[in-house]
Amino acid sequence: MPKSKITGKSSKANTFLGNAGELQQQSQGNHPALTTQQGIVVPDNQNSLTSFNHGPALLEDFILREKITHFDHERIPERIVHARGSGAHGYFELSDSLAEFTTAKVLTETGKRTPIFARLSTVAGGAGSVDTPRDVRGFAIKFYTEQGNWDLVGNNIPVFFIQDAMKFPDLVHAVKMEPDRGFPQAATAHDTFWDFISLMPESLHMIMWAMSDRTIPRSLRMVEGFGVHSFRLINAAGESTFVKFHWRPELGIQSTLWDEAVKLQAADNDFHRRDLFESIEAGHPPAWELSVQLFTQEDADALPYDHLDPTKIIPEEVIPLRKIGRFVLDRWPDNFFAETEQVAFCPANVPPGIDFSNDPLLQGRLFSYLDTQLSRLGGPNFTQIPINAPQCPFAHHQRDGHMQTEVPKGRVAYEPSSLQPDSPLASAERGFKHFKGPTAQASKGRIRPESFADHYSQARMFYRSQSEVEQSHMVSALVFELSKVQTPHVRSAVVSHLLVIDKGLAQRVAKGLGLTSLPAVAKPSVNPIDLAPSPATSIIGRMKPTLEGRSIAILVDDDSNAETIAALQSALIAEKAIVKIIAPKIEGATLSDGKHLPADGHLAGSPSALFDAVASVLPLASGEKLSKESAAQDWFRDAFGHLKAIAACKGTHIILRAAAVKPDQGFFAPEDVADFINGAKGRYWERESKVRPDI
Ligand code: HDD
Repeated sequence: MPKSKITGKSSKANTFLGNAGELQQQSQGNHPALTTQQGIVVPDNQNSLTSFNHGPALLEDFILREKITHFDHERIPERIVHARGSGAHGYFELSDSLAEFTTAKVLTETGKRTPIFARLSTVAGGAGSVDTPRDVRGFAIKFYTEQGNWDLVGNNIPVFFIQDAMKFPDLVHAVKMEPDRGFPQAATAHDTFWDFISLMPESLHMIMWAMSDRTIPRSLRMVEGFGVHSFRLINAAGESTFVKFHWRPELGIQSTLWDEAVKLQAADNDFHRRDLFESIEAGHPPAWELSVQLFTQEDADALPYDHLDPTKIIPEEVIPLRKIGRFVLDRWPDNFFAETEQVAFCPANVPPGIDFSNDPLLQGRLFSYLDTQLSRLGGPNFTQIPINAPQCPFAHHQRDGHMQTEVPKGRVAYEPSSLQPDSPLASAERGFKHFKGPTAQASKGRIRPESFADHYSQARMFYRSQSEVEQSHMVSALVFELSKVQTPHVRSAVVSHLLVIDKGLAQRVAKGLGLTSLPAVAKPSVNPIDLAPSPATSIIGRMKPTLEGRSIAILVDDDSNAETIAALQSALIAEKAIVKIIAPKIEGATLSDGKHLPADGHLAGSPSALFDAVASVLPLASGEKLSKESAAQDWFRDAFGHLKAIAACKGTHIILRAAAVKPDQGFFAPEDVADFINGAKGRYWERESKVRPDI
């Protein structure tokens, strides 16, 4: 041991290993050696190399430099839109062959499972934003088909804000945080968004959907998906049929209430991601039915709107959905960054047998996605990243570039070539066949078709197809959003468009904003028509009366009745519900039978917004004690305000009284398990007017 020149004592500096020494002693396992990226074994991962005790760090410490440098470059540019997303692996299984319409094997070979990766996202917020703002949800699916990757890059709303890709950067600049102040994040309730909307009436149909409860979903497992555009299916004879893709959650579509969504945001920023992760990990993989609407050019010509206009739907009451298969998301990624962050979708990825329509928004998208991947993933070799690589044989002459990780062999990187007989060649027979199209277009110009001019009829159809409760939710969403707009003329301009959609809607919104008089009615370039309502666009009418995949909380405390709790637990689990035990303390409670029941969450940190219905089994003493706590009062006040079923014992009624909650038909005794289960399968919409009388 070296001696100090000054003291003559042994210097600790050279022998002290810090945490490294302690960790080495603790680690008895058979771990592989930690190395640098170059494969050099790391001797100490806790202390940088310094010149002596307390000396400066040395530049020669290549281990420290490599570690910090890599860390400094750990983030890649986030997606300009859809930055926050959650993804999962799974499979698609076809049940009904479309061989008559397409050569794409993924749509013709029934019973075959095609691996998929899906990513569900919000649109406006950054990657670190929250899961439950009012926002459209992206729903992109990559099918690793045996004929190459097929990306279906859709949303949970079947229409879009704009008709032409030329407007996309303007739309996104208006949606995102305002550039000078840097807020709001993940929200559309601000001036630039509504200014843009008030000047782009083509967005009004999408606005109706965005202001409905579709944009505050209960779970990513309970959202629908739409390919939005018309695509083409091409059969062996080269004939084309238009197709629109729809996917529907087997658990049923379900949304939250606005107040609930706001409270969820406070309770759990990762509410949707955690919910998807936990359900997959628990062995309850979510599944969706994939359906198509198929139609010919003649069918399209007979419609009173243009199907190539992405702000229009073809109601399923007009062209029915044909169910062709289902897909399941059953495996959470091993690594979030490598898979969910690096996955690169592109609507231009289609196998032979699927082709594009002339929807001008789709045409622009065909360019944008590949272009964005080049900067987001650092260069043209991103298809080598495992999540993006096709899972079928592939061979091409693309070479070099940033991050080439393969080592292509041979002299030949071109085609045709006589030098290497096995080098890949194009195949007219197996290759992608572009639909030839009817006839060549005679002229060109920056023209918006006349048939795209009606911006109001389908917005009106959507509003009038909603139930009374849903219409009220749209009114309050519009009032909330526009109340955040600070420029008065923007608020009035939006109301002037609402007057064209539906006078009653406009009047209610104007009243909510406190406008003293109605603005002049906007002047549409084409007068709207009254289309038949489409009940399929409503959520409430289509909610499934089920507890499957829903989360039910049971509030317990010391001395709670063990028998009642056990009966509730087993009956709820038999209904495939997720049961969470909540207690005042996270350690749980000792029940009436003397046994300890651990808790999944503690009361103050697990607000009732996290659950679909709540039950509470408390002894009187505990009801008395908790009735003085605001967290307990809020728990029941919110469950009541969010229209949920509540099973409440006598002890709980003490808290209800303190919270000024008056029990109604949505209340049950916890011993009446069957009644509670039936009641918990829906929400108490009739309560709405009591808790929010203004809307
Ligand atoms: Fe887009 C991402 C869906 C119009 C340009 N889009 C993106 C994602 C979804 C959609 C789900 C996220 C994919 C993922 O999880 O990685 N986008 C849509 C839908 C649209 C739409 C349903 C209309 C029907 N998009 C659209 C237009 C353009 C873009 C008109 C540009 C002209 N979209 C992009 C993009 C993104 C993107 C900038 C950002 C990140 C990425 O592509 O990979 O290229």
